[in-house]
Amino acid sequence: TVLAVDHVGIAVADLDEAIAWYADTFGLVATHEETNEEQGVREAMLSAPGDAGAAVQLLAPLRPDSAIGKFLDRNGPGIQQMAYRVADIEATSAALRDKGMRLLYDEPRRGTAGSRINFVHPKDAGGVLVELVEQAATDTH
Ligand code: MC0
Repeated sequence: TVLAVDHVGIAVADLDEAIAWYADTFGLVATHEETNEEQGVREAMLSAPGDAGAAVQLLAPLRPDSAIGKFLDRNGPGIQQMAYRVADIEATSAALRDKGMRLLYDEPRRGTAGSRINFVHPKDAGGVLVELVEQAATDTH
């Protein structure tokens, strides 16, 4: 079951420039920043001050052959993913597999702030790369 829209992910070329641009333009503040080697990204979570709702995640590539590097090459900067928060990522993944959807990983991998993540292939999800996020028990984002 989906609990909430967790975040919308936006591919950017330069993370620090993008953080500054979102702050200047929309007043969004970075609440978390992290490098995820396995995913090949440097990323930041942004929110409107005091808003505990869905976040904007800025994703910058660590290397050209990463998912974000390839996305930027093909599309330029823009929305790359839509992330849903789920209570139980194994159960949700199994339910989606039963509906015939391709999950990108056999087992969940590590996402932001100790979360566990998987993705539904965009071709099985209406052209949208859907990320499933099960938050770490202690994370209150
Ligand atoms: C590719 N396609 C997309 C897409 N990326 N469509 C919508 N949204 C996207 N982001 C389309 C292509 O245009 C192509 O369409 C078709 O999918 C098949 O692509 P492919 O050749 O099979 O695959 P690639 O090489 O384009 O890779 C796409 C794929 C990859 C989704 C498999 O990006 C991937 O593994 N993503 C999962 C990991 C990820 O995105 N990591 C970065 C975020 P046509 O019609 O031209 O055939 S890490 C993250 O988010 C973590 C830190 C977190 O939140 O905690």
